[in-house]
Amino acid sequence: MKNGNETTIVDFQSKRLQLIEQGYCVLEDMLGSETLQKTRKVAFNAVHKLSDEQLAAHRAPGTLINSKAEPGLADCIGNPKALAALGAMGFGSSKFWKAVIISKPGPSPRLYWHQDLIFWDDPRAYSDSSPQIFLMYYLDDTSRENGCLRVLPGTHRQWHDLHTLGEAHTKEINRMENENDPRFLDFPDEMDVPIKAGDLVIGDARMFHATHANSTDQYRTVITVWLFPLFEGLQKTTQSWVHQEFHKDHGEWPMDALEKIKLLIPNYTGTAQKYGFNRQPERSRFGQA
Ligand SMILES: O=C(O)CCC(=O)C(=O)O
Repeated sequence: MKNGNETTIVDFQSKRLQLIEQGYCVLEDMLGSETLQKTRKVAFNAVHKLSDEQLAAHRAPGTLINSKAEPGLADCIGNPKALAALGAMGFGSSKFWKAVIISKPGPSPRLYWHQDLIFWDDPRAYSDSSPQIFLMYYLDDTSRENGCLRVLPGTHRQWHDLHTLGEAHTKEINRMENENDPRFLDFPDEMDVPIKAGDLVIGDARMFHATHANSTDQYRTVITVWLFPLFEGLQKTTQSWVHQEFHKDHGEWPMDALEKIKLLIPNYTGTAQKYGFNRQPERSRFGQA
């Protein structure tokens, strides 16, 4: 909706409901042109340092470059407009784990169907209040031709056959060793999410998602930012894990970069130990409030 001055008025309540019920929503025009240009440069430089072997290791997803060595991503990660939107949607007090530069070379194959929640042991994993969400900032316009996102709405709250087909991001599936793996197939009810550069997809980490192949000759790049909303409501071991992982990788970022993401920095001061994460849900727990 636009007001008289052509400013977009976003109905955050509807976006909240869409995220809770379907597992994702799109917010238009969230990265201003300056941050978009800057983030494109950071991504371009990082991607063009990779060897052919590194690219082959991530044939299906595209590059998976951790934000650890990329403080230039701080403007995108700490984007105040997105943080305000999350607050208005009821997903404030989010804390940051890491961002990933995912650039699909042109041409490159599909990304397999997967879900990304790493804390299925957290009691919130089976509730409306997802422990983990992604912010996907696409740096290019996306379409079926260049590998736009695909989603299976509702799968964040339901058992699905895909839950039995293996974990995401293992070496084998990233290299696409078995091109006939069923996770590369089409599934009933899947939807394309084509968007414009600078738009933002907010998604529930539990929802199954994938991409189309990039059949162009141009890279298609997204910055995925992993956040843990309503952080202090997560179980202590989850908080401890996010705190330690964030500080391990980003603790040495320059001060000006840390300043840009300061609202997102986890600060768990308790004594709970972090433990290994759990990517596999229990079928019998779906349907619990
Ligand atoms: O490359 C994309 O569009 C999707 C990336 C993705 O699935 C992820 O970051 O988990």
